[in-house]
Amino acid sequence: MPYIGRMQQNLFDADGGKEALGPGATVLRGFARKRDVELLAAIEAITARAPFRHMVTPGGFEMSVAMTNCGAAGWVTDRTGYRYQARDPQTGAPWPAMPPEFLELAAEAAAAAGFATVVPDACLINRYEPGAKLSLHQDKDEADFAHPIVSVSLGLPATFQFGGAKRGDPVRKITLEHGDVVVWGGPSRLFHHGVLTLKSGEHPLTGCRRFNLTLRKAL
Ligand code: MD3
Ligand code: FE
Repeated sequence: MPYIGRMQQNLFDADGGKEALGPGATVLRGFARKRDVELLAAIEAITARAPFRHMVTPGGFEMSVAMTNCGAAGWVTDRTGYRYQARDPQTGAPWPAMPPEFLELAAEAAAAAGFATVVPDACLINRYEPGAKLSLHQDKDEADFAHPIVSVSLGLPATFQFGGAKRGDPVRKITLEHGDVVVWGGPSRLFHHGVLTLKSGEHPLTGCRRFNLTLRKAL
């Protein structure tokens, strides 16, 4: 049988199923697709008050991925380091509130992946344009690694790299497409990961962009 690709296979079935990626890491294919329009509208409302910006790493490099946050705490980086903070450094205002749609999606995804309900208090919103990438890293600025992170991909597809506990561990590549949700808990919670340079393309809802939400319990 010829390979026709996931998009075509699941044209009439938005929920493309569940795949185990690693210990405690589950991909829920297409899980957020039926809510794509409302999720993108929520991102739009957040970024009207907390615009996307290219933050600077402690090493002095400007990140190619543009970022903003919503929730009680937001992830930031500058020359002094990485941290979560209650206010947007650019405006001095608290980050926009976490939309109820984000909380609902996080709860449903965590349950579908077999985790107890997560109540995220931080959502980092990443925007990739062609050429943007995220180097291999660990997410370890949160207070308690027992809570899983829920990630939601919207717009153009990206190649995601997923390694192991050590930086030099072998890396697997998977494509994350519009509507895919991944729940990262258990040992995978501290695994290295990154996103390869975004390729140009056109998505009907986001144009030449990819968005990624990471719902976290940071505090
Ligand atoms: C694996 N974002 O914001 S989402 C990040 O597509 C981040 O923008 C990527 O890595 C993106 O920190 C990847 C998938 C992801 C998110 C959190 C993880 C994978 C993870 C935490 C632990 C292990
Ligand atoms: Fe990460």
